[in-house]
Amino acid sequence: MQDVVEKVYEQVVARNRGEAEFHQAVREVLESLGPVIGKHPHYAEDGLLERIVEPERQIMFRVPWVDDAGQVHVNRGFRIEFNSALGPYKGGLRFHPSVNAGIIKFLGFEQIFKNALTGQGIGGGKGGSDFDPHGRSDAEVMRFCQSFMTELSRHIGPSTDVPAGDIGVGGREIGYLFGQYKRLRNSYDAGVLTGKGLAWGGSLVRTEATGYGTVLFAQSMLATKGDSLEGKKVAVSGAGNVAIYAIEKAQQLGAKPITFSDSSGYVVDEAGVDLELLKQVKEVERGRVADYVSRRPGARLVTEGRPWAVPVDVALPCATQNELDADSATTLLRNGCAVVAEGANMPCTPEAIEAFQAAGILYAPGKASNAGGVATSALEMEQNAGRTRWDFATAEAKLTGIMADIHDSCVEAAETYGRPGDYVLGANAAGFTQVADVMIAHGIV
Ligand code: NDP
Ligand code: 2IT
Repeated sequence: MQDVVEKVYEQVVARNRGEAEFHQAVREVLESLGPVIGKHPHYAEDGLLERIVEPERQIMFRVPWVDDAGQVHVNRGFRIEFNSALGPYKGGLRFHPSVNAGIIKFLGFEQIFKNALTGQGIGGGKGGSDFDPHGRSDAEVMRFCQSFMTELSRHIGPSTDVPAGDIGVGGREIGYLFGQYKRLRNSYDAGVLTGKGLAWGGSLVRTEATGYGTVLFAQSMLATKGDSLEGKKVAVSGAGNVAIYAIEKAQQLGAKPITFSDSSGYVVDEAGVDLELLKQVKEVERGRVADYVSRRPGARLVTEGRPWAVPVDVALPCATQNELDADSATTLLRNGCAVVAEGANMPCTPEAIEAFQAAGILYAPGKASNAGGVATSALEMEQNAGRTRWDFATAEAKLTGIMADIHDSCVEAAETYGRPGDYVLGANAAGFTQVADVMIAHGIV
């Protein structure tokens, strides 16, 4: 790392002790900025780097709620409003027991550059809670969401901060959150949350957008080599929103996804994933991956490790951070994997990324390849503001165009800064320069 960015990194570590994921995300961006600042030294002036790594506002709050047996629980809620240079803070809410300030900060930081890449005029933020929705009844989830929104509603608004879903937060949770927001504010601000139901302001394609976008990005990378996804074997991790729609788009483009996973293990289905069955088990029944295997002859469940041991051409990590390490990367490479596109946020460890880049394969960082979700959230905000609704084909065509533009901006920035084919440098440099130029225009704020 260059001296000027090294100093900023050391300050981040000293100020945000124990927040390993946040340090990891900041390090990756700052490492990419060496060549950018080498060419344009003004980006290191006026404390710009010091400002960009410090959230504009961090909110932490108590979330008390009562379970079905009458027992009181106290969770912790977070909203990190990281950067509003380009527009209202925008980013998901994650409900998972592992959530803490460092995780929400890493996600919020990534979101700044991802959102810039979409070109949709949205700032970066993230929130969530250490609440675990698994095994909770609808009524418990509703009471939790109502308590969470009772505090969050003070801080958000269609022009201020616009949350959406992430791990553990899907259509059901967004419904309960929106209902409580509307009741507290006495105002039907459809644009305050995205990922809404289609009957009350949601956008077609938002559900599919992250997974679809990730696969479209992989297809664009392959196209630079005169290749495509047609006939490729694909390993997917996760079995949630992103994984399911990555599998759907991969199948539409002629590829053959053969794995998916959840926290109980991974499934290998060499005949190709039965998507209707997977949706039934995960979206309708909220079941475990074992429920798929019990109804699908030929599929097997592996309860140890991750799907990266399975020989494939393409890997799409779509579950969570640091789920693909150096050993997994070595195994994938040994088995001939030539494309990795991140559907999740920061799923590959720095050592895994290094291995992919050293091997010269196509590797896309999540802030570029999973940006289709938040981009389509911005399209939902646009429809809400215009009190209009687009059909599926219109929304999907816009998503496809945005993903192609993100891909091309990454390629162009990687070339500009002397590392053609380096999508990490490309994404970080292209995202950063857009935010930085506007921060400079806005003065020292
Ligand atoms: P979901 O909650 O719908 O699904 C998450 C999936 O990942 C589940 O199968 C879950 O299994 C698994 N998972 C989560 N945490 C772990 C863990 N610690 N270990 C093993 N498996 C785990 O979330 P999404 O699909 O929405 O999100 C997946 C990833 O994509 C996240 O990194 C998220 O930040 C990112 N992302 C999501 C976007 C969106 O629009 N939803 C947009 C861009 C990125 P289990 O149920 O057993 O926990
Ligand atoms: O990580 C992400 O980009 C998301 N969870 C989606 C955020 C959004 O506002 O749609």
